[in-house]
Amino acid sequence: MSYILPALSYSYDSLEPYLDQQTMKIHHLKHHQAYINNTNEILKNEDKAYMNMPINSLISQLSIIDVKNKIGLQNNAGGHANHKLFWTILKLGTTLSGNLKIALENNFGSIENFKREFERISVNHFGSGWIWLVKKNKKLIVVSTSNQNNPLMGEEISGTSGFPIFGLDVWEHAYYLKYQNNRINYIKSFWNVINWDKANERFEKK
Ligand code: MN3
Repeated sequence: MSYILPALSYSYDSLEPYLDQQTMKIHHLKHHQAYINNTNEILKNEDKAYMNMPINSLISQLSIIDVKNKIGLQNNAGGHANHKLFWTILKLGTTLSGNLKIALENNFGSIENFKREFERISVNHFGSGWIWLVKKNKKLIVVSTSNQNNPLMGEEISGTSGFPIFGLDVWEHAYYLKYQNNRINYIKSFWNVINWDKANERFEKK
């Protein structure tokens, strides 16, 4: 069994005007698909067991498994895992509530402080990568990772660890068509399309 592109539960234009249709379409059909194709290709030369693993299990074990092309898997299996999560945490018009809201207020002082911290780390992240809200030792922290690294890969590989509640893709392919060099405008627009219901669900299950 090889990995396949998960269908979106919404149309490419449903996050307009914050995430434009053209970007969403290319991002899903071309970029995400490429990470999947590359992962499948790499795994043809590895132990068959890895191809049947849920993608999050694969990336969680990356630092300890014996594979020939670890960097290739880090980049591409990471790319698949990150985008698979990303699509599910996007939705227009949800409201932050429940235990996640309380936990964010407790950890950051206020929701405004949390957003400011998330934006600060996003803008200061150099080059391609992801910005994450992570649950770690019952606390919430904001971290960034380079390239397609994911906190599930652990400290040794990603420089961080913990359970990602949600992540924001800050590769230029995620925003350049609409926002060009204005990464901050893209990041601020993210607050309009984050699926807080899904985020709260992920927070509560971990
Ligand atoms: Mn991307």
